[in-house]
Amino acid sequence: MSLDNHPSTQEMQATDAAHHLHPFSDTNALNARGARVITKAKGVWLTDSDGNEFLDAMAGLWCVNIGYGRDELAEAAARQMKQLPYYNTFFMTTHPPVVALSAKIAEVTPEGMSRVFYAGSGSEANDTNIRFVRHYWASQGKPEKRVIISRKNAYHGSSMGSASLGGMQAMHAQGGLPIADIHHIDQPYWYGEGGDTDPETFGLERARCLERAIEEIGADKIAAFIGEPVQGAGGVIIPPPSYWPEIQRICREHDILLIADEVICGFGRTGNWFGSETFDIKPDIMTIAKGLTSGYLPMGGSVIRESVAQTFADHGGEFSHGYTYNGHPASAAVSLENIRILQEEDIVGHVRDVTAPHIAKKWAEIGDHPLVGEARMCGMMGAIELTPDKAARAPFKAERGTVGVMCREHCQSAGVVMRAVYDTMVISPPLCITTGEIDELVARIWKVLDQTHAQIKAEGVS
Ligand code: PXG
Repeated sequence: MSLDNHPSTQEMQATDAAHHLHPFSDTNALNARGARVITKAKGVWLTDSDGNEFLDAMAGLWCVNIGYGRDELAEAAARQMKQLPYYNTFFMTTHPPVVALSAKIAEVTPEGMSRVFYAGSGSEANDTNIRFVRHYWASQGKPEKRVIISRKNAYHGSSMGSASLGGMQAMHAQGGLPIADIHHIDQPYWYGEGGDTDPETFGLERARCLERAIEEIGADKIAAFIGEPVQGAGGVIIPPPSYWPEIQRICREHDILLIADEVICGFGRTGNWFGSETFDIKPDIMTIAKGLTSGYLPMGGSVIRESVAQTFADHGGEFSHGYTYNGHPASAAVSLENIRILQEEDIVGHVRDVTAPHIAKKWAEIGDHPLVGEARMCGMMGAIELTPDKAARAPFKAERGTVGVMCREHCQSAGVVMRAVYDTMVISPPLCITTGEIDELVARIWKVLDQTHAQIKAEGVS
């Protein structure tokens, strides 16, 4: 059967509306309009059920790093499924793909990061991290060292634990979050919160929020600090260069474990293999997912520094924690193939040396658009701040997110997928994007910005 042989768009939308509950969606609003049905994809291009093509500047959900349509990954999954579709890694067993992948992850991650605890997603991996760091200290006679410090507007997942780590107010407002002993400090968001302070000073100030929290709570009560090297879902918030070195210093000084959530930043997104390299972070734990398999199959994990993992092994006894799909054989085989492609085609080096500098130049020009307060880019993830007043970096008087949604609607007709984080437009295209495709992307974004600008003028939105 050809995969193109599907029911009509309307039929699929009706069935979807009747039976499918979507994540992060207002069900009635979605169903009134009908979901967009994506049927196939190749490289950076998506096709919907009506044959429209979109340049996917979000790489799915920040994950399809090598791009769509790589048969090698499909074949790796099929081979593994025929050989051994499933076996667990509990109770003293392992299997070839997970053995090979663990060694490969140790090879590509920064020096000293050597052991992997697998999960099915980034959320699960961050839940593992909560239990891991608390048990790490408890098993060394410090059970009261259990608070985890995170940031407001961070995103670490949607499970009870990981959403508690995250700093999204809308998420905390539903379902009784956060869980106990998670503390949130201010984020290093210079554009939105820096006022007249220069970025460098602001970065130091925001890092020192961690020091203040430690003084208040007590280092003897704090297990870990967690942060995304660049906040993704929060709006591609690139911290000033002063921020991470200071966070690192404070964590070291107070014997607090540092968790770098690399779920978006990992596997080339920032122009190095990991965001920790871009920002010179030496984490104790790295959360990975998304680009680990380029999204072809689900998989996540916690990569743990050798010394931390060994201390845990020496003191912790049995870790009473695990998921049925830890190190799933098919996901592991796909991940290995994904990493082989990233390495052999030097995709990360190509981003660093060719496409990231190219898009950075084009992006700086977007910063001159009258609707744009700032256009920032780190490797292959970027943001455009929409504003009615460039000089003041002012928000719109209209309800937050109104103009972002308008802009996203224009994206749809221009054939480009960008995500709106309130009035901040973000991109994270597949890392295989060519310089020609970047030019096409930027041309479409200019058109979208012009249309949005014209619409807000016509409708008197300020
Ligand atoms: N950490 C980070 C930094 C993430 O960005 C997760 C953890 C959770 O991973 P899983 O695999 O459990 O989803 C994420 C996920 C968005 C969006 O709209 C972002 C994510 C997920 C869904 C939507 O920007 N990031």
